[in-house]
Amino acid sequence: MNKYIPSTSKWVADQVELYEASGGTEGTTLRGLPVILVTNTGWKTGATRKTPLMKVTDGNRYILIASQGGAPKHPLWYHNLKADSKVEIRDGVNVYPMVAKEINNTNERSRLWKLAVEAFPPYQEYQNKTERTIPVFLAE
Ligand code: F42
Repeated sequence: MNKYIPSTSKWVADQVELYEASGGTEGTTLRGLPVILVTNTGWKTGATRKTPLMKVTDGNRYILIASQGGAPKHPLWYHNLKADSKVEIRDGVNVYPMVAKEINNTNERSRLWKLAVEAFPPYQEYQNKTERTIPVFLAE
């Protein structure tokens, strides 16, 4: 695997470290709700990147929401996943190799978005405060 470069955001890097060092038994929540870890490749650096996201599922698939708290721009990991869809998803103690595709079909996107807001209601506030349409990925 390529060199791992931690997030420049300290609270994010700290959560990744705790999550992985504990084998997926600690650091697995945000605001009391479950978090997954997505390992992906940086499209410019080729480095290994690790991104904690809220856990949202559709059966045995994972829904990834590029909300970044409703910021005006997509998070950088959005571009990484568009360039290379291969990811590894850690959900607690379980790790799965998966492929993450952005869902642009309107009906399918709104179905998945609804599941996301049910799992983590703040996603709707994030969408309300930004002009961009928050991207939705499905990993399977
Ligand atoms: N973010 C979400 O968007 N959705 C969530 O559901 C979510 C949940 C969540 C739960 C816990 C937690 O700790 C964090 C959570 N976050 C969530 C925040 C998420 O983990 C990311 O930190 C956030 O979305 C911002 O993503 P980012 O990729 O912009 O990360 C920044 C802070 C970062 O780490 N940047 C690095 C840097 O050096 O600036 C990496 C940059 C990178 O990927 N570089 C690419 C490369 O090639 O290596 C090039 C990218 C380019 O286009 O330039």
